[in-house]
Amino acid sequence: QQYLLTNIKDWSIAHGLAVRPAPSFVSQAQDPSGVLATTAPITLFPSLFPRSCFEQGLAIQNAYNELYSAIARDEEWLKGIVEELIHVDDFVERLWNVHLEVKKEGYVQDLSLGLFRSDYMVHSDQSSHSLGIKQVEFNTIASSFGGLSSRVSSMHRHLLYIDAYPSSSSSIIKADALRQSKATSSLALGLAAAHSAYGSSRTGLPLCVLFVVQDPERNVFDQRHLQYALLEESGVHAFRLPFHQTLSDTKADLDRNLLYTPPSSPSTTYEVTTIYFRAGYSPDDHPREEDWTARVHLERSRAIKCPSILTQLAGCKKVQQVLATPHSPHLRRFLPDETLASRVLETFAPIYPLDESKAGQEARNLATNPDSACKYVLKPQREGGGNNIYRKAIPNFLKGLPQTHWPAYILMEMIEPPPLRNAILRNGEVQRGGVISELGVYGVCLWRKGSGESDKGEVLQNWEAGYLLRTKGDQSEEGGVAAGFGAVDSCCLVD
Ligand code: GSH
Repeated sequence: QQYLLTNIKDWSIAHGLAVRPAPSFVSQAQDPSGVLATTAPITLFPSLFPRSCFEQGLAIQNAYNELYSAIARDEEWLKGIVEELIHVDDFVERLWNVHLEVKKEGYVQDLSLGLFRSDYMVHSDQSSHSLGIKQVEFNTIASSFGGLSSRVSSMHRHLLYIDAYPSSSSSIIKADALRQSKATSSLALGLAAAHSAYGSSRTGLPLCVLFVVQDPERNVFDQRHLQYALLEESGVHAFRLPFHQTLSDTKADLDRNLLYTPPSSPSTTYEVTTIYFRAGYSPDDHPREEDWTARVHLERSRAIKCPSILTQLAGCKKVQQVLATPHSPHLRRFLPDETLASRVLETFAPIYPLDESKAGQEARNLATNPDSACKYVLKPQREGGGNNIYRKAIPNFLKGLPQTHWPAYILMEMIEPPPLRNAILRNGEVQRGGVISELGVYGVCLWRKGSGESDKGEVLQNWEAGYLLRTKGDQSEEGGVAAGFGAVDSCCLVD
């Protein structure tokens, strides 16, 4: 095992399957500047995943891209959703206010980019004895780990073919069972598509993409892989800038072109074509009033946003709940194609509002009763992990919250996938045992927003962009890698 671990650790650093070390680890090392990378949380082996479920997730991604692009273009509909949340969720209210403020002046950019990720778990249907996927959530902002997902599949391939089974490289696992994720290239191509759709420079300055990031950020290499692929595969320059510096370090000219002078080349100013947010999804990113000023400053600029404020708001859990409501007309509004809509519908788990409606009252009964609550998860509108309340903790949590604030949450039936075994390497330690995996499918979508009733806009680019498998110990409810729970994994497909 020692040999295996040393090999994995070396391979991960050699290939950038890495994160910045946790601060506690750095202080132990005495010399913070010398410790730049450590192995990302990963599984030692690929996890088994049903091939039909994997194919189902990939095949449906274009429909999901279409759906969320249509929602983001439908301001009136989103307003209805937001209005139900505004009195109970300050963060949603502030995001909506950013939109209103820019709208007053008028938007100057009608293109939007989505780098989405739809997350699923395998669900076994007791009545039909069949396996299918159920959606955990749909991420519209900062969908992470695409860069590392491509590397972890290579690492697993390397171990299984070269190390573990040197003399029988192809007989143990069929070559196409270990599925390589194309997410790095495919997401970078999405950014390149937005960059080129922006058109030529209006200022005569060179063009660039700007990654707006958190500071400090441990998941730097995941972002770097996209940045480097963008340069190496499409010739597009990109820079990383912490969100809290965007107000001081970028300028909008009178035509609202966004200008940035990177400290690495102080004599060159760039015109920003695309702002890629890897920050801004959490209230913690906006501790000061000026962070909201920064948000307006970026949103009103001519740069294409990934995502726009309205696209970010489309990621509210309330939207997922409304779409998943049986017999609701909402899904059809955005996905008129009946076959596509029914395939999307198949992937929804039961989700209920916690409002005053009849369904809401029933859900309140389920959530406050400890016997029934243990089958559910309570979710606020946030993305980013670490925000949910699980099972037995729900009744007490709700007791501590004024009932007027309950509609800020949705109640979702837990998906209970079959547990598997694997070993997780996190912070230098290996944990073996039962695990649960979650499949994420990336999607790239570039669209033009319409100008009104007769022009609803159009999707210009739409593709499925690779996958991410994340695996957590079966004792943990939370699975987020960035939030400190899950590990990056790859699929070994089984028939
Ligand atoms: N700031 C980090 C980054 O840019 O990589 C984390 C961003 C983040 O938490 N993204 C969420 C995600 O994809 C969506 S908003 N999380 C996956 C995970 O942590 O497992």
